[in-house]
Amino acid sequence: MTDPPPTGTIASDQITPEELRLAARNHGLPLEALRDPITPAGLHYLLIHYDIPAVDPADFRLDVDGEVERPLSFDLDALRALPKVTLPVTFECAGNGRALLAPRPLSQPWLTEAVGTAEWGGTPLRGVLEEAGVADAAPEVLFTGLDRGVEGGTQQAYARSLSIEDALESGALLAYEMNGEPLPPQHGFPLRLVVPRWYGMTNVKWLTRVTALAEPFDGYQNSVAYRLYDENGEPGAPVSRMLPRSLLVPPGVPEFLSRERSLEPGPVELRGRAWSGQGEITRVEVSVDGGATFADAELGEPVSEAAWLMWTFHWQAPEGTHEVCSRATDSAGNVQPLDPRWNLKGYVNNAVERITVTVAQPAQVPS
Ligand SMILES: Nc1nc2c(c(=O)[nH]1)N[C@H]1C(S)=C(S)[C@@H](COP(=O)(O)O)O[C@H]1N2
Ligand SMILES: [Mo]
Repeated sequence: MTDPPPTGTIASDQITPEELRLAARNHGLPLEALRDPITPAGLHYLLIHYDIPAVDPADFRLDVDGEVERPLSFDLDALRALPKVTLPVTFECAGNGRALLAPRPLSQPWLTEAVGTAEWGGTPLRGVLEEAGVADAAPEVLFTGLDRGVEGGTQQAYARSLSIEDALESGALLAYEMNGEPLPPQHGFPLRLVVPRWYGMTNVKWLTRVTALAEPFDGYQNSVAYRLYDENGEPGAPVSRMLPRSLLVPPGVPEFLSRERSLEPGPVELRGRAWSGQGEITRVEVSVDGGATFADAELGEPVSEAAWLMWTFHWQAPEGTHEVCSRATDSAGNVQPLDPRWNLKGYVNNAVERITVTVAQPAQVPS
């Protein structure tokens, strides 16, 4: 293990005030919570572009309009009266892994912790779109939240569109419950979109309007943000479904500042979670030598068709310092790369994580 810095050491690789402010608002999953199949609401990662809007549930409406035969407007009771589905869904922010890129794109500085799996309860979007009678000619459906802010120099409501096929076929929910409770304010109270298998930006919170569009949406969150490009002004490819990723439940105990792990020599069961939005997880491999060699882990059952699975790997841990990695493969043939692929906004960096583990007899520390 690198020598832990003494208390009072000054940081050198400076995080900017902008990143610190974002990181203090938007917390990640404490990685030990990867042990839980369903993430408790307070441990689920959080990403909020602007402010949490104040919503009086008595006044709340969801309007369904645009290119539809029958514009609809629902209050919360009317939404709750529609057919209900609950589904555990793994969410991951498209910016997960951003702070591991060099140079570091300026935004929310996630390492690997922007993930969580909640059980979302609500009514299928498809039923509501069918009830409204979406015109065949409408190529896209736009989802608009109540939160507003400035991005790219323009004031806007947070809004994202999906193609009509994805809106109808993705299994999307209009969700009013998280883990059996009304949505917490920070997760979109009283209503949000949940789109299984897509990166997190798709799951529009504080959802108040669903609009069938005659033309593709060219708003900021679809045409500038959430696209893969190396320079401003390039069109880039849109970010959509999650690439495979595997993360360890961090083994042993952490050092306070570095969070490097220590454990005793001998047999240890390494465990972790793996997921992909592009297909099923077909393989997880573990390396205890920094990615030089890998061996297969055992796969458990996915928590749902749209959620992570747990994998296990038996390791006879020898004394010394080791770099432990895990690598997921999905049924679409995607494999996590060993090294990140850079892009200007810092999206979809699913390179394998690297955890430094020191295996030694525990030092005698007064308790
Ligand atoms: N209205 C609204 N919806 C939003 C966002 C937002 O800022 N405003 N953030 C998006 C992003 S980038 C992510 S990753 C997910 C995070 O959902 P969570 O905070 O419930 O985990 O919400 C998405 N939905
Ligand atoms: Mo995100």
